[in-house]
Amino acid sequence: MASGTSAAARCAARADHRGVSRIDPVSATAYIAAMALRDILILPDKRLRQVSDPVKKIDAGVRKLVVDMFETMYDAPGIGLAAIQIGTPKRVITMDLAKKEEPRNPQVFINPEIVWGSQEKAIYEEGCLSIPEYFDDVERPVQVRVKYLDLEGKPQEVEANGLLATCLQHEIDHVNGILFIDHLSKLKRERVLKKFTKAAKRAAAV
Ligand code: K1U
Ligand code: ZN
Repeated sequence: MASGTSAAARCAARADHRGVSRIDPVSATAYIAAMALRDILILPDKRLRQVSDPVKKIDAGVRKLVVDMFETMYDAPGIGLAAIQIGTPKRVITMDLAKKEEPRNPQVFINPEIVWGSQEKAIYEEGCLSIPEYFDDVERPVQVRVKYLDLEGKPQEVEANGLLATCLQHEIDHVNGILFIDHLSKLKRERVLKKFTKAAKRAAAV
């Protein structure tokens, strides 16, 4: 953790017993005044194809980015977000897979890396906040092991399956400039791209 940060900022970064970093809901209130809802980049924005840079130091700028990402993700609403989706090319992911009736479960993954993927695959219907209202089936490894840093900069590893595995792979694709439509047939991908390119042109004309 960088020196010169506030006690609230230091307390807000916590890791649970599974090593998954969370925002402490009490001390995180110190951030609320500084929160900012950011615009989500939409297909065909070229920045979505950028490969994001590793985070070298988890400083106040990175913690502010994480807070903005959560605000933007919850507002959308979405279950995951990569920093590049709000135009910041850093290898940072936020996620919350809690069900509506459950308490929030914010998770942060910095410099995430898939170190193992199962041979067994699963199909899951995915969506993307950068490709609104389009959903399609994607086949991916059913289980993955992911290394990452938590908000305190501590190395962590998680073995994920189910929705966590799907969402981690979707978000790690984002940090590498890959979109879920890249896993579809060329015909489907081109159809989606055409539809969103037309919509962007129409929006620019008004
Ligand atoms: O990265 C993103 O664009 C976020 C995306 C994550 C994701 C969804 C499904 C499969 C893999 C990855 C979304 O959050 S799309 C919205 C969504 O799935 C959702 C929104 C509200 C409630 C429940 C789901
Ligand atoms: Zn997405």
